[in-house]
Amino acid sequence: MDTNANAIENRVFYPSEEVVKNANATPELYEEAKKDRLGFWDRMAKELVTWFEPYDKVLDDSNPPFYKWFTNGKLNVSYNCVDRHAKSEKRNKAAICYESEIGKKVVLTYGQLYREVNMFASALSKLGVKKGDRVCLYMPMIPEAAIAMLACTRIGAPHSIVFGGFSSDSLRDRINDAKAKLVITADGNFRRGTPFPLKKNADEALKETPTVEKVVVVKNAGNEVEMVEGRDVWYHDIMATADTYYEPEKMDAEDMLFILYTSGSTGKPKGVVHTTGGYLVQTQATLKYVFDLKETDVYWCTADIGWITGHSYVVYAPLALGMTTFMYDGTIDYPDKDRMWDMAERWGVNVFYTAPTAIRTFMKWGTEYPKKHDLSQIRLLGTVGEPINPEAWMWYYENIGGGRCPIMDTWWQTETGAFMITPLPITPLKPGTATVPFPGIEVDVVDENKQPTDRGYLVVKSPWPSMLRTIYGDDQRYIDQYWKRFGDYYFAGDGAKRDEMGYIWVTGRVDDVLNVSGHRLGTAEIESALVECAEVAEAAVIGKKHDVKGESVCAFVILKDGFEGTPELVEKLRKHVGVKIGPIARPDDIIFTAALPKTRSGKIMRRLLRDIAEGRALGDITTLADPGAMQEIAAKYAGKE
Ligand code: 6R9
Repeated sequence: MDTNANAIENRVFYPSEEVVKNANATPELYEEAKKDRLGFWDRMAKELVTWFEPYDKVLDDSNPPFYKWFTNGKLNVSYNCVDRHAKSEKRNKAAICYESEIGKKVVLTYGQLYREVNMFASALSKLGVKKGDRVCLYMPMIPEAAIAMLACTRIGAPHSIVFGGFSSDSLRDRINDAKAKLVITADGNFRRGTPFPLKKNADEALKETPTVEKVVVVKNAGNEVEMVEGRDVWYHDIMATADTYYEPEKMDAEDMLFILYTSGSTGKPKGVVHTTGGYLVQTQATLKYVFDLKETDVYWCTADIGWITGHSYVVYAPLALGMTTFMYDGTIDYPDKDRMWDMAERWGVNVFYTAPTAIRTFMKWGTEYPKKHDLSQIRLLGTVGEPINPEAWMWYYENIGGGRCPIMDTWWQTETGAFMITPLPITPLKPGTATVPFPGIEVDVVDENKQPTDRGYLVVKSPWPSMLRTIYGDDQRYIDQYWKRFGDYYFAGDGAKRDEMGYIWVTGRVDDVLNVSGHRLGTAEIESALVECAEVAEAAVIGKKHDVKGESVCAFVILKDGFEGTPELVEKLRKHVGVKIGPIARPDDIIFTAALPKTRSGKIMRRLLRDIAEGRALGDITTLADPGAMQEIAAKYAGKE
């Protein structure tokens, strides 16, 4: 076939001497954590966090699965993210660099950010927000979003961020579940050059949210909005009369920091609860040692703040470490397909973190776009969100990393709060695996009976500092969802393999595992095989009910520009999957399509593809990035049958 993916997967990429010499991490970290796991986290907590009052215990595991970390320690997240830097030699260092789609640029130093955060905390407090009140953010990727997050943490009011692309129904449900008292939004933001009416969507949701008393609106896109008398206030108006200092609340390590709803597969959205101390320790420790940030770096994580990656690795960890974090609000191909590389060059980005789905999109567009720009200042790359297929890894490595940058494939979840399985820059890499657990993290691959195996379920064997503490308002669901299956092991919901080097290969959600004639197949494995073919840009595989086999393999395939979905190509793809994984994995159906249904965080919604393949009516598609794509696929499939 076109490429030999097995050869790529088994290839080991050793870190250069230069990388090893300069890395924040050393092999001793693993040894230290192995000898004394809690001692390691104790050291991290002492080195990375400024505590108002010391904790008395690293881990309280007396009431599993309700674990507590750094008990009775007192701290404030905004103090750690701004005050301590603003009062140091970092005062005039860039904290946040920002560019909007239409080219507006902002740089906020730590000194400036300190002032803004204090003022907004003061303004929120004057609007009646107190410690413990929930505040909902429905905002674009603008500096005010980070300021709002930090202002909430200063008061001790947990935030619940709802991704700005979500529908008003999703927003309403999340506001009501959290019983939010105040909502922060913006007039709008630009998407492909046109303003997207955030405030209008929020107004729709706010018709049915009895707990909301006030709405703060940031003027961003300049589009017309309606301000509701007595309820809505402009951000710039309340900032004009705010005090320049607001005393940071002394929060307990186990006080709630935020709620974040996961894109639930079925039922009510799950409000994942994170707390203050452990979260701040593990997000910083992982960013410091995995992404190897240095004082002079510009670091860019492309995630939206509406997702956990945006919380932990755009805002909290980089700012707590006193680094420079870059934010972009806009589409990745506006005005052209080199927008990301253009910004990376202009802002001098050194460390770049994105998702495989974006990398495959860049791949599809071709190498001429990154080639237009000087990316030689990039030192390290990262990926997150789904298993990365070795082809995409290689493309990223060669075309963005210039063959010199290690790629940190970080496995973690909304629930884990921070990286769990990830290489360090000193780790030999293999394309497609997140390699080994971070120091102080204990994971395993087990079978149905909780016995270690080389192919099975991914579990976390012991509590970790940034773990979720519960599902908001539903302790039972927390127990049922994560702790029922394997008792004292946390069940991540992912399947995994372990190779001869002990590296862990996450194969995808277990609910995405197919059972074809009694053989277990990961959707990600088949997709990876398909995208190895030169013609294929992206693929999504689902299991379709089958009378004899139980399930049959059904693949939805996007071709690269210039290729056609001929019957010959169908045969070629089927054959390749057969060769790569085994005849059992050969798709019965291959449907060529121009788009795939994805959540706005870029995850393929296989449930919807299954509905199409099995001839069911399309259910709720409001959380899709592009609902129109569904209609198109459905029509195409109907035409085929
Ligand atoms: C951070 C984030 C979590 C799920 C997770 C897994 C998949 C994330 C991955 C990965 C393989 C990686 N996932 N990173 N799979 N390799 N490096 O994405 O959180 O949105 O909660 O998704 O994403 O299936 O269980 P979240």
